[in-house]
Amino acid sequence: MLPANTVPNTASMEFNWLTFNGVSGPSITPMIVRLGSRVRLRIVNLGMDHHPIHLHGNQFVLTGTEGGRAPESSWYPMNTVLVGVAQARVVEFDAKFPGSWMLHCHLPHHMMNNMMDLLRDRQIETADQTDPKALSQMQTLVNSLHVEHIHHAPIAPDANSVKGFPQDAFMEMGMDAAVDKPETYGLPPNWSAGMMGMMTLIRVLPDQQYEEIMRKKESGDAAR
Ligand SMILES: [Cu+2]
Repeated sequence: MLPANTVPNTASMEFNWLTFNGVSGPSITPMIVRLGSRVRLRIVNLGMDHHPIHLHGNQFVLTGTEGGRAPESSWYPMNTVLVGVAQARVVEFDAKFPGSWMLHCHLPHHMMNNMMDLLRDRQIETADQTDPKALSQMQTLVNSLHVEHIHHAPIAPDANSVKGFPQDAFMEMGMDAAVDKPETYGLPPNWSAGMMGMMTLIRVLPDQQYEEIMRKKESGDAAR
């Protein structure tokens, strides 16, 4: 947190990087799901922090814990499941909605480094280079962090010409090529700039796209 602030800047670059399966986004391999299938996620917390794991675009039910399968009578819809230290949580959902949906920890502190600003409509889309929307989001962020500035502090029109701007707000650097794999095939250019930290994607794909990625996995083809 910045000095004299009580709210973490969830878009800032932060020292700690939290992981799924030992790696941070965008290196975490997206999960590929065929549209219409039933999905089961087993999330095990072997770390030292609790993590409320949140899935976009879908509701799931909690079907099990580290103690085993839960009776169906106990299932109820949710989209965030708290996975405490040493706990396991099994959730299931019907993949009815096509899209590349984010799966991430929802603790503000743990959302650091994930560059949420760049996401639109809760799906990964093209993360433009410092576009007007991103600038206005940064302005909102600045306003929220400096409560004495209740007016809308303007950002100079040439701010983007300042070397390193806007550090501590969002990152413009995608790493698509570095994390290229069959499971990332078809994501929009620079998708990786919006996928940092403890987050990944569940990609619910229609038959043709699903099978294309499966073919690439089997053949060992380059993703692009
Ligand atoms: Cu967390």
